[in-house]
Amino acid sequence: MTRTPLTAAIHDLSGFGRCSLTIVLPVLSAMGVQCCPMPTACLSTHTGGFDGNTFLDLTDALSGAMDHYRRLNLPFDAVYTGFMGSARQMALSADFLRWARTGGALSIVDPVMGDNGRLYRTYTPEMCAGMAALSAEADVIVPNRTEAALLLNVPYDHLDQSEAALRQTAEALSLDGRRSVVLTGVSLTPGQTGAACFDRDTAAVTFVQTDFVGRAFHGTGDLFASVLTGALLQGDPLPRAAQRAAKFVRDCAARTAAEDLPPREGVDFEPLLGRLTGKRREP
Ligand code: PXL
Repeated sequence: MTRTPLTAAIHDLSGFGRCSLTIVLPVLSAMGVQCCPMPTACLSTHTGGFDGNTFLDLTDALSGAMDHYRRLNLPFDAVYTGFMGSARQMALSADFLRWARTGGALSIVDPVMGDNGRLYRTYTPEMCAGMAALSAEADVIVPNRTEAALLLNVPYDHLDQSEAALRQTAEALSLDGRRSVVLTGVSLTPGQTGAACFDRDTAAVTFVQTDFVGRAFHGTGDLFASVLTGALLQGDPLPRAAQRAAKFVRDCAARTAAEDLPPREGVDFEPLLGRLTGKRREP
């Protein structure tokens, strides 16, 4: 029998609004991956669309958990990081990635910093620099176009959506081909959305596109990166993993749009989780 893969998930825990660990945990479990949550902060809701959310920074607890797991020498197959509560957490996570890599773990960094050309309100320039340094340690990064502009240090408006420009952006983010890139929020034609993928194993850029359901919902980036992580751990090559992630997000968004739910409550993915179960890992 194949061993169940084990992933460290370094993200915040936001109680209401479907993002981060409230997505990562159920998705990875459904995909047959054991998830070890390492919360960066505890919030009542995410910071996009709800006023007055609580925010408990967990940097010290995170540092203690990392020390504990290193002492236990836990055999992580992957480390998957997302929203961070402080710049120090990014440095700690970079150290943790380096340690896990010595045991063969794959590192997936979702450089969560902003969307639609704007930073999330808890992010500072120091944190953006820390996120770029953490991303430099990753095997795979999953930025949206706002985060890509921040990582490349170019204005958001300068990121062109032509196929040639997107190809160039994905390649530029790969650090000379050392890391794979899945650039999300990419639309090659009106009415479509998806990703541009640079696969460091083949040095090829491929595109995945699905129809855009007409409305954007909170947490779709977290849902996409979680399915991508699960698929990579099931043995899928990067383009196939991105294809599965795009399809699942599209189906969940279509359902949510049909229900006319408020965008800040995230995508109604729970009823569709069963679609992620059942695939066996490659031998
Ligand atoms: O989905 C990204 C995200 C994650 N975690 C928190 C957030 C956001 C985006 O607003 O606020 C707490």
